[in-house]
Amino acid sequence: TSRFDPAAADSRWQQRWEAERCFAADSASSKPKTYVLEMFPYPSGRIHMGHVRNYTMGDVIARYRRMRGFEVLHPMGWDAFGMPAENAAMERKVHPGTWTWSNIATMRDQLKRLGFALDWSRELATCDPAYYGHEQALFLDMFQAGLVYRKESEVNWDPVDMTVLANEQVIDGRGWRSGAVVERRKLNQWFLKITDFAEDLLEGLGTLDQWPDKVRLMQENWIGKSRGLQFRFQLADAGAGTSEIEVFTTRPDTIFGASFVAIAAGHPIAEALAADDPALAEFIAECRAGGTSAAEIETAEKKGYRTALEVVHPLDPEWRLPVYVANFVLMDYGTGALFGVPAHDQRDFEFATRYHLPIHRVVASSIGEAGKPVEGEAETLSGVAVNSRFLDGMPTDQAKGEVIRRAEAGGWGEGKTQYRLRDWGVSRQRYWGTPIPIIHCDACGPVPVPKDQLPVTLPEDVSFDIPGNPLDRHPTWRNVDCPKCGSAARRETDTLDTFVDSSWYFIRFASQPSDRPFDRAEAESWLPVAQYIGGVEHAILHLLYARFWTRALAHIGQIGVAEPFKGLFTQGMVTHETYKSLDGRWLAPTEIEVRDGGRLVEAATESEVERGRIEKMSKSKRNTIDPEPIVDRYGADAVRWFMLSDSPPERDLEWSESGIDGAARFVQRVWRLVGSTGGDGEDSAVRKKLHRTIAAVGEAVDGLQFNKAVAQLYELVGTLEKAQPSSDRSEAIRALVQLIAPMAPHLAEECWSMLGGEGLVALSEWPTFDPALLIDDQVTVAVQVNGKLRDTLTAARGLSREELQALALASDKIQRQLDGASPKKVIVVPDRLVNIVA
Ligand code: ANZ
Ligand code: ZN
Repeated sequence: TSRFDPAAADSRWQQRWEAERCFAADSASSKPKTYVLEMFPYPSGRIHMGHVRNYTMGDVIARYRRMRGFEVLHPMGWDAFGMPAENAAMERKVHPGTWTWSNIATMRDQLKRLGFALDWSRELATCDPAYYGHEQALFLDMFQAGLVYRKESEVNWDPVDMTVLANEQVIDGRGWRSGAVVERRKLNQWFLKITDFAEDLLEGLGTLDQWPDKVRLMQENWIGKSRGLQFRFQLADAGAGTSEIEVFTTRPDTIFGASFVAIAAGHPIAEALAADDPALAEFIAECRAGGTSAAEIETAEKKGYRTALEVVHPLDPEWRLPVYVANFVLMDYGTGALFGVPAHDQRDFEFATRYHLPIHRVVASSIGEAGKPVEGEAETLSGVAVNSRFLDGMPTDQAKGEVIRRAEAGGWGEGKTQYRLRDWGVSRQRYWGTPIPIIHCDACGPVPVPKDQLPVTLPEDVSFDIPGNPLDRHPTWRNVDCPKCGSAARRETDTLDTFVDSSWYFIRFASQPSDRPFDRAEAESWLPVAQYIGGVEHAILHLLYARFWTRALAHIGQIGVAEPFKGLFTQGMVTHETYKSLDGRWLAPTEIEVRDGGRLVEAATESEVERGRIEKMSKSKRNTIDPEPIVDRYGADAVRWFMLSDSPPERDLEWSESGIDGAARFVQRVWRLVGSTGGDGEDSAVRKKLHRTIAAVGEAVDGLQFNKAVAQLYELVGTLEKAQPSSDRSEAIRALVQLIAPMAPHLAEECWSMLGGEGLVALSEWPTFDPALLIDDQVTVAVQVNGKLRDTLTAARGLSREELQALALASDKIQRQLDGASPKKVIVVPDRLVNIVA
């Protein structure tokens, strides 16, 4: 037929792949194995363009590697627990499970229509007890190994989602999902000891040479290793039940610049003092209203409360410093107390300015600058110590070492390595999550649920009529007998952070026995994931948690994998223009029509529309394009092809009508070419072009440069369209079909069968190239007169000096330059350059 018809072809090939189980990964295979994974989606309702782009990239790699002879694991599943399901339950009175499973059904169909080469037999959903029951078992194993603990702690409380958030989930002081300003609360929480692995997580980054530098740097900063000094200030008069305050500093070199000591609002000394100081108690309460993340504290106004306490400077018994309770001191960092050096720390500078505390310079670029005042803002760079007695003139690093040495010798402090990383608080006061498998008994404390009673499943009969956690108010689910002593006890009603679910799903994909989380040998045969692809928004959260979880499993002897993701690629977003009505409403692209002269109007009202910026597709800006009608209209291959075309994969891709039209035209061009094979005789130019394209496409896909692969294929098609019939051309068309198979798999299958190819092109062997044909036999030679470029020649490679010189002198342009004069001297660099000195 004259046109490729995706409406008929797409589903036919999809059924065939499924019937033949083409993409099922065989763990017992003797081929080399490779694991290609895209971050699994949250089943929010429908697939969006970001998913399509992400999964198309992964699919190209998976299909390509299969054709290169690998046994490929390329699975898909659902990150199915989380808040939106509960919101839907509250808004629409539908059970979170019903909502989630129906979304999964829709999105699964949508993914299947895109023809991804996925092993659907390994599909999993984290909200399935068959998944989360194993997670509970792993949690208990970690509990037994001391990697899980419960502690009362100050937490970030999201007042809208009514739950605790990890520090990683508070962005600019707001909940990452709700956007609500986060408050501080003291609650009993479950924690995972990620800090035990801080050094290892940091060192591991050094081995991840197939990760983007920026992601490694973000993790490094998040872990935040610093070397410092922990030491004790003696109180001038004992009080508040203590005689000393212990502080941590990364700048012991600035010790002579101290003007105050500050402790956190949650510090035991602050609490003791507040017992008989109502004003302080009030100040502490005020500090609680505000997030606990470092970023939040950095931006908040620096406030303090001056206590009656004073401490003695450790290096000068005559020197007294006032003690404040301050809102910018974190309780769970260092010792929850610090000494402030206003001249060299911005927070301290702001604090000192507000409370009129002295600002002493103790670091300068040279000794001569010792007298220069510090004004406007703190000077945080290193330099040499000044106004610092025995430290004067020492470079900052040396001065740090000297103070640590004196502290250790004097017995008042110790050198210490500190990490900014905090333990991972995993308790969530939500229903739609993995129940924490613990039972609270008054006599025995927290008792693990016996493993033969797992999974602890969520009760179905819950209501969302009032905010809060329905597990807390369930009439029966909470009430159980203590597994240890048999007396009446209560189930833990917190559920696990959904990031726990995504910390090991890639292991479960690799191996899924029903009676345990995974089989070690089988999982290890696939891991680490060779290529992981997802959004950079997970640079810290998910990727750090998964790295930790893998280490924790290794620590308890369950797996021997150092890093879960060997290669990481973070793809750009899909963007689109935005539109706004004159009264400020965002309009969807489908509501817009173009009038004469490119004027935009709102279709319904004919009123004028303002063209806004090109932005990431989002519901809030209403600039999304639903992939489904696009697939209906153009077919899966055109959509896939466009997703790979216009931009490098790490950059944003702007969705455009002309782009998808172009992709659809390309599909038909390939189809017409395939209908035009035949002829005999050779065509060495076509042959050469083919071999170069095979090499270049392979290199581009290996390097995840999909747009380059696409450009190469456009060129090859152009060449073949112009070429005369020949056996070389027919052979090239056949190879072309294989080269496009990873990107446009339905078209490729259809063409392959038309050409009488054996079996499925998806399972065929990637074409090979002859390296000899890659060598250029034409070279470009620059011709200069007196050092100035005057002409360039195309010549056969390997000509002799004499031949090149003759060619250069035969050029009209050169003859005109010489204007009758004969050259004094000619310098020839073979294959590159002829320089004529006249
Ligand atoms: C004196 C000093 C002088 C400091 C100076 C900094 C600059 P990093 O480097 O991020 O690890 N600090 C200590 N405990 C704290 C807490 N619980 N909450 C908030 N800040 C705390 O931060 C270490 C520095 O942060 C420490 O070094 C301390 O201030 C402060 F020119 O001590 B520094
Ligand atoms: Zn008990």
